[in-house]
Amino acid sequence: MSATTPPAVLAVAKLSPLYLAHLNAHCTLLDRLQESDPAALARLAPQVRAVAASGDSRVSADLINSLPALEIISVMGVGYDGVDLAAARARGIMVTHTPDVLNDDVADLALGLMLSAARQLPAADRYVRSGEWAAKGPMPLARKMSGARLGIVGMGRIGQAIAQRAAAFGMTIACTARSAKAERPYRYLPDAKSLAAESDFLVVITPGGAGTRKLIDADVLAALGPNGILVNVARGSVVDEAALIDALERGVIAGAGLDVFEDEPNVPERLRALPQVVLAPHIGSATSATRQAMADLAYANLRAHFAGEKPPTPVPECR
Ligand code: 8YV
Repeated sequence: MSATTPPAVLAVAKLSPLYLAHLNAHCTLLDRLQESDPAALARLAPQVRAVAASGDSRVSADLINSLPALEIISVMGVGYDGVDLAAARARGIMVTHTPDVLNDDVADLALGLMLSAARQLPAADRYVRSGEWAAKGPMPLARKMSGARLGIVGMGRIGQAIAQRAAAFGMTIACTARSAKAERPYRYLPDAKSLAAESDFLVVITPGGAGTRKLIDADVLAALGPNGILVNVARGSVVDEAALIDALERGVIAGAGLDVFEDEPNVPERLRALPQVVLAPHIGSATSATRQAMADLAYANLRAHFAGEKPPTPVPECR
């Protein structure tokens, strides 16, 4: 950054050490001061030029408006549904994110959760470790994934990466998304319910936020049916979690693979008690290589902005 005064950056959440390393090296880092010392933040607010966040951080209108010198919010994550975009745009504040570098990892995990839920891999692992295999004999039969019907809710870059992988499993692929793009090679259905009705696996990978809140509700789950498996690698907000628990408990759907939850890191006890559900602690992009690439890109956005250049990956609304 500038050879003179390093810019003051407020980290609004517990950030990845890989992102913090860049911030510590090149900026004056104020780490979660809004939580630990709001009075100090109020004093320093006129100097804060950037906010650093992760994909699941909340950056509220109140926080944005309490920082009069704020120029840029750099999110280390593809999702930026936690940022109050209207408040940022009203002040001309740039918002950036880290798309593309995590596509492979999130798509890999989606396929992993599909296979894990269909073939009951966590239960199989427990069956061997606990000695049940030796005591009881073979495990109950699982269900086949290859050749099954996959419905993808959200056909952005990660949705397409999931489809490419699923094609190698010989799956029939259909999708729904905000718009039916002609260039898509996959069958398009107008909404999640009609897609669910024609799917064995329903994978959710649509952005979070007000437009998709509880998009997967009791009706969609009923349409997915008693042999259906739901996988969510998007945001917990996209699925009505109470309706999902109810559907799993009553056998309305067969199982689920979940990487995201409504109130992370709190996962309801009723969900944790269900053996037909595979749970992961929001690890979609959590490999060393990808998190490094995300941290580098999140910092590259800040560096470019402070050098007077256009940041490489602004969110679409700020392009
Ligand atoms: C991480 C994510 O939770 O990219 C996103 O939107 O949710 C995840 O990759 C996080 O942003 C890592 O900092």
